[in-house]
Amino acid sequence: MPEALLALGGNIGDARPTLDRAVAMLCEAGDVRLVAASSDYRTPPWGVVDQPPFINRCLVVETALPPIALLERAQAVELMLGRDRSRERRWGPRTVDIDILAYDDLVLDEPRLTLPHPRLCERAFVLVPLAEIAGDRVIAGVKVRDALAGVDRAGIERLPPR
Ligand code: A4P
Ligand code: MG
Repeated sequence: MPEALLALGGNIGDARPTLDRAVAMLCEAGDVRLVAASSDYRTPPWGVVDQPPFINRCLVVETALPPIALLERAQAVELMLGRDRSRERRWGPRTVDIDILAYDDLVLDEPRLTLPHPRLCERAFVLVPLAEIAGDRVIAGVKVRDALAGVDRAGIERLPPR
């Protein structure tokens, strides 16, 4: 079955339980199976810095869904958890954001779905949790662990399990 890497993040409301619910909802129908989940990390806001810190978590999943259907599932979950894109600004606060980082080794270059995720290697808030569960995974020719060595992880804090 294809394997996908997902990045979850949120900074509105109580983000950790929201991410728990997002994982449950992603997997509910049985066509997405959780293989591994990272710890939760508290991360300084990236892009728009004038907003609260985020909670970030990464997942490895196996899925019977094709890539676009997985994106639609992720967006449906965001919507059900109260995300309202029409009121957001890019890189601004949100209850939950679910990005597909990679889907096997598929390369897609469309605005609706770009794979691997184009900003993956710049983002410590993604690479730190991802390295915990997929450090040896090679994405676009770069090992996750090596990509992590190239970013500034200042201010990122691993949270203990609740
Ligand atoms: N899209 C294209 N490729 C993908 C993909 N691989 N995965 C399209 C998911 N979506 C993809 O996304 C905009 C469009 O990207 C979607 O319609 C989808 O079809 P969006 O979620 O509506 O908008 P966005 O999230 O504001 O834009 P973007 O560029 O995805 O923002 P990011 O990159 O997700 O940034 N700081 C910290 N510390 N932690 C965070 O989690 N997140 C953001 C949001 C900013 N700063 C952050 C964090
Ligand atoms: Mg997004």
